[in-house]
Amino acid sequence: MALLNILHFPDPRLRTRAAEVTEFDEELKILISDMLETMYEAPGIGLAATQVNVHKRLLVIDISEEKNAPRVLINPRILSAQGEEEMDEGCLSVPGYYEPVRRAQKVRVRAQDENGNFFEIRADELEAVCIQHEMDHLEGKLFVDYISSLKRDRIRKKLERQKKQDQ
Ligand code: K1U
Ligand code: ZN
Repeated sequence: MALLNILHFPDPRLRTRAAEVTEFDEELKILISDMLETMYEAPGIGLAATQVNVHKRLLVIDISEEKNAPRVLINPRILSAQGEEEMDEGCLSVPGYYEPVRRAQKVRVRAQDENGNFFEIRADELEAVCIQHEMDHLEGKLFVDYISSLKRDRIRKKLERQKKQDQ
């Protein structure tokens, strides 16, 4: 198992659109295991492959208190969405910032598991928000794209300054 490096906004690699997963091999299983370890260590409730500079359509989430209910979604597709709700969102790629984002309240998603088998889930509230947030990453989209350009620019400048100080 290995901890992976998480890219930070405004790294342009976060804007890459991920490609479909076609090989369900040992390499993919190692990546999933490393992503789960990285998410738990961060700590976070989700992680998309894009955030660790792997441009494949793969995400992991675990919204449980006990951190014992991981879900792995490969090539996820939203089949239907219902309602709307606004929730404060954070992002491991935008550390230290939380902003309200409006998203669908319930989603039905079809995805593949680590062996390539298709399955469907229904998610609501935080799980639904987290899945939509991680699926945005696979499109190269970040939650800061939903806020004003003024706020986004402020966050960008602060994170750029912080990166320079850390170097
Ligand atoms: O995509 C990511 O960077 C993960 C992100 C997911 C997310 C959080 C909140 C709303 C939507 C999506 C995070 O996990 S940020 C960290 C966080 O929210 C958290 C960390 C520890 C305990 C509980 C929450
Ligand atoms: Zn994120």
